[in-house]
Amino acid sequence: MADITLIGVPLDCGKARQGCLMGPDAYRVAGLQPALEALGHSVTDMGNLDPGPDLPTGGPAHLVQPGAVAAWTKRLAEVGRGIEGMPVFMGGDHALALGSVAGMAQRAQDADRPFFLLWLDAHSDYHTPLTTESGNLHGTPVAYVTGQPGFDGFPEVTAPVSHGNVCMIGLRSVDPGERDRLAATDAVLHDMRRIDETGMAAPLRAFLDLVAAAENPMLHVSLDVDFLDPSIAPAVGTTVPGGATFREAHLVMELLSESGLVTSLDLVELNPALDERGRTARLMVDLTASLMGKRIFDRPTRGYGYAWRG
Ligand code: 4U7
Ligand code: MN
Ligand code: MN
Ligand code: MN
Repeated sequence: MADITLIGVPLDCGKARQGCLMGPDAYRVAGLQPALEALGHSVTDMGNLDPGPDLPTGGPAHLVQPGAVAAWTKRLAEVGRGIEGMPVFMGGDHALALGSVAGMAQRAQDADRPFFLLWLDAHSDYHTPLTTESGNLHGTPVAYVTGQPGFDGFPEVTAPVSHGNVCMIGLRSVDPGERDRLAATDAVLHDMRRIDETGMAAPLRAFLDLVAAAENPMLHVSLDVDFLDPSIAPAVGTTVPGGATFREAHLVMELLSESGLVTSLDLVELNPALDERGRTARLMVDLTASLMGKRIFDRPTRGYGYAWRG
């Protein structure tokens, strides 16, 4: 059973449209803590973090609140690095991943463990302040944590994530300015076209094999609400049609759970102001429960390649 720390991150500065600051409380109202406790985990809610004053930053003038994002990045990286057990970062928009991932990668480096990143998102979030057209820094975390230049005034990335240790699933909105730079790396990229052909299981298992082959790995999962199809998850500002279905998303979580490899999690981009009677928040809670072991039947497992012997 895991020792889980829920970290409230009411960060809403990664884009112009407001609402994600209500995310942490929406997860609390939807019962995230009791759902995880019912599975036998020990869960502590450390409340909501405060980033403190903005940091002085540079970069193009159209960047949205870079000083606030930089302050959050510093705070989250410190908290993530220091946390024991499994942190769940309850966002907040995806700009929180600059700090959560940097912090967890630093914790891995401190412990001499290899670090892997699974990005579940419609978007690749591989812009830098120099390539983003929108100026929205929630579109930049993967570039930041892999050590790309252009983040003037942001904390130095002292434990950059290797592209070869990054896997993205769910892609269906990648800007030209991100695509070419990303395609030149050895990140593992699965767009929805590929998922249509293979389903979720095969590509995810291939990545989990890579993770499992490393010695004592850490795996951070960053789950953007827009990974999901808007028909099941309307509460997000950046909906893109053609996302993961209810069962595809649960299957991803179940395979991750069976792998036993996940060491930290982001829940990001939930905008409760756009939700319908709380159903997106509840779905995110259910998916987190699946990731943490919720099952219909207990199946005998052999790693994540379980065999049904019902
Ligand atoms: B999210 C976008 F232009 N690429 O840069 C941009 F399409 O965290 C979207 O994945 C970024 O939701 C989406 O603004 C960021 C856009
Ligand atoms: Mn995202
Ligand atoms: Mn997204
Ligand atoms: Mn978004």
